[in-house]
Amino acid sequence: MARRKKLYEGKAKILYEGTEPGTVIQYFKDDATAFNAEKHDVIAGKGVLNNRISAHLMTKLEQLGIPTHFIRSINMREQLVRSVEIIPIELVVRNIAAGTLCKRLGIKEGTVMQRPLVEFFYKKDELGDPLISEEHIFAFGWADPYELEEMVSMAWRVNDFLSGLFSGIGLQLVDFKLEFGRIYGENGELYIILADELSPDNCRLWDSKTGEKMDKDRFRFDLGDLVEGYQFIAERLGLIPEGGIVKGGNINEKLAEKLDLIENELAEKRKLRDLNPGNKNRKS
Ligand code: AIR
Ligand code: ASP
Repeated sequence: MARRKKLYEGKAKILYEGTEPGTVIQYFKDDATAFNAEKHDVIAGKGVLNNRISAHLMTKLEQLGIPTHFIRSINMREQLVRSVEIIPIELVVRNIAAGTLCKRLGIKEGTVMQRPLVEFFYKKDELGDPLISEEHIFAFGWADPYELEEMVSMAWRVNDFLSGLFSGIGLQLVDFKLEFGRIYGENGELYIILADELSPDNCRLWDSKTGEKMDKDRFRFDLGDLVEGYQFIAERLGLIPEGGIVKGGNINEKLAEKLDLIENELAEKRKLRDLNPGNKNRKS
């Protein structure tokens, strides 16, 4: 295979130059980090599962009309995505209090809030991604009011859809983090689309019956085997047969390939689709 140009390496993913203009390849690593990379481990199978789960959820969101960067799965660890200009804001939606919200405000974990909460964090590893307000975003020009409104309204739609989807398979969506990117049309018009990944690395999912945590908190707080939790989620989503495609780091490649083909069939219809002039996300 020809050597590809590495564009960026993050904590959990690597970006390579894409195969077509305006695209990049997103490679999912097995690295797990927490607390701004203070804790680090390599967990066999994590990347494969996140690639599968993220491809599936992004495809579902596209079907609802929420624009995402996902184009198609390439293999077990890679997906082709649109190249975007990342907006340096992490948008977190919370339905139930957990994590840093509890720590910051002294709230008991599991507290159901009167209404879901949206929080913004400045995407800056060196600073540990600090909490910011809308005012900071506008004052420093990280996004303009139009862009932020788009992001927040997409986040609510994502929350409604994913909460329902997970509740139907016995999982509670506690919170999640989204990242967005800008793309530009032929005439310079701006579109905001969902980027990064949607996986148990960036959401909290609790078993509705037992309350067991199935997401990255297993790794953060040593609650149990991480891959077992991720595999449980993938099984419930119907992405892998019971027993899983990942066992002790060994991967059933044939099976995984077949599953990718199905996903790609869905993605094919919108493969590198034109920036539709009727697109609602258009800024005139
Ligand atoms: N998140 C935030 N920064 C990185 C990640 N992955 C996600 C967490 C959690 C939500 O955002 O995985 O689902 C809220 O995180 P926290 O740590 O602020 O409570
Ligand atoms: N992934 C981030 C980190 O390394 C934050 C987290 O998920 O806890 O530190």
